[in-house]
Amino acid sequence: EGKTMRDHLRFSVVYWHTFRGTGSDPFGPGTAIRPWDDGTDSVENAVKRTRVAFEFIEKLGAPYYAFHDRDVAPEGASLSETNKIFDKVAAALKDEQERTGVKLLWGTCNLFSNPRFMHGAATSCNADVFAFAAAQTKKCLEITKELGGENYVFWGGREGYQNLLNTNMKRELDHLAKFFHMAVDYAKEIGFTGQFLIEPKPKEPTKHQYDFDTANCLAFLKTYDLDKHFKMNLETNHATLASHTMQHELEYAGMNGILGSIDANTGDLLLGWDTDQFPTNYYLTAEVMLSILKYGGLGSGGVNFDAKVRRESFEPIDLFYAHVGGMDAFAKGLKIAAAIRAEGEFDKFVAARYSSWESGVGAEIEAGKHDLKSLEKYMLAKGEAAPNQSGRQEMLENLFNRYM
Ligand code: GLO
Ligand code: NI
Ligand code: NI
Ligand code: NI
Repeated sequence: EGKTMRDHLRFSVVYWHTFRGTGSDPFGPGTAIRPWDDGTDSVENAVKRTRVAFEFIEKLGAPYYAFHDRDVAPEGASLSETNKIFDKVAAALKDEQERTGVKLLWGTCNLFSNPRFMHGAATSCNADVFAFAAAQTKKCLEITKELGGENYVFWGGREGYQNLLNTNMKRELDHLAKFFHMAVDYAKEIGFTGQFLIEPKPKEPTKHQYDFDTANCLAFLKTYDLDKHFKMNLETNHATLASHTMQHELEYAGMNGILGSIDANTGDLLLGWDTDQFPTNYYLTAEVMLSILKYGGLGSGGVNFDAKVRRESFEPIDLFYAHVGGMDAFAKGLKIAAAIRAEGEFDKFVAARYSSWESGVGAEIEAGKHDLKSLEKYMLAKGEAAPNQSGRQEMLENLFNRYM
């Protein structure tokens, strides 16, 4: 397809965990050591921080970064002040992008941290909150365009519910669709051509998040006539929270033409929440790259490390080790996946399992030449009590090991 290995490794550093993460958890405050940062939420510090952030990304050699509006720029006392602050920090980001050549993979809005969003943003029961979220999204779309963002992400944040007894689900979903249509229209109006991405997650912070998984998002997008405008930003830890594997999510998106980008991390089955750990498992990265290669790459998407170092080991240097480990794991996974595809062993298994569809009745069914009556006739003529099973399950994991 004319793509090089590097085209599949468009690594991206996240502003929120890497430069704003504090190491806090529900049981304790931050433990992060950040000698370069005065720790305040002042505009000056936000501007100064952009230099350190880009030096980090530059040293790492990652081509991209991603942010929420509120990671890069603090909120002011009013919407108009907030917008002015954002403009100021965005100018600094633009300078840094030009200085380093690091590009913006995507921008997004934080529509979940401020207490005003406690009941959701686009799905809030309060119309003013919806309006505020709309205004915030308008501004963030403008800045993302200004910074040359190649995508724009919508992760639901608090778009979901805690209790159906006080929730009008239909109304909230209608509102969410309205919100997305407004964003699509405004992007068109200002000429933002980046890809819109939805990042599904089944729970956390709400009990039930509306953007549950790829299949659920696809149904939502089709229901509300939005499916031409959105692809998926898939995150490993969100897939496992939905009791899927990441590969399941990638396949479901890929076969439906909505595979957009990935938030690369890994979860912890014992902890059971979105722990955002750096991926180090070659089996995982190889499986991820297998699906990505199968569907021709991520296009405008990238491998975005939505991951953080643990609070127990928070030394600045750990930020480098963690990213280097993740990048190595993906490079190795890509090599493994490319070797598997070149050899075609698994493809042979798949072809053998479905061989009965290549000719005879299978091919006729696929060509639309049958109905229930004709198939009954076919079976009666064959005189079989039950068809013979075909398709052996091989020791696929063992075969996979050969490539490690
Ligand atoms: C939370 C998500 C979050 C998103 C980001 C983009 O679980 O992974 O980090 O990736 O907010 O909106
Ligand atoms: Ni994410
Ligand atoms: Ni997440
Ligand atoms: Ni995350």
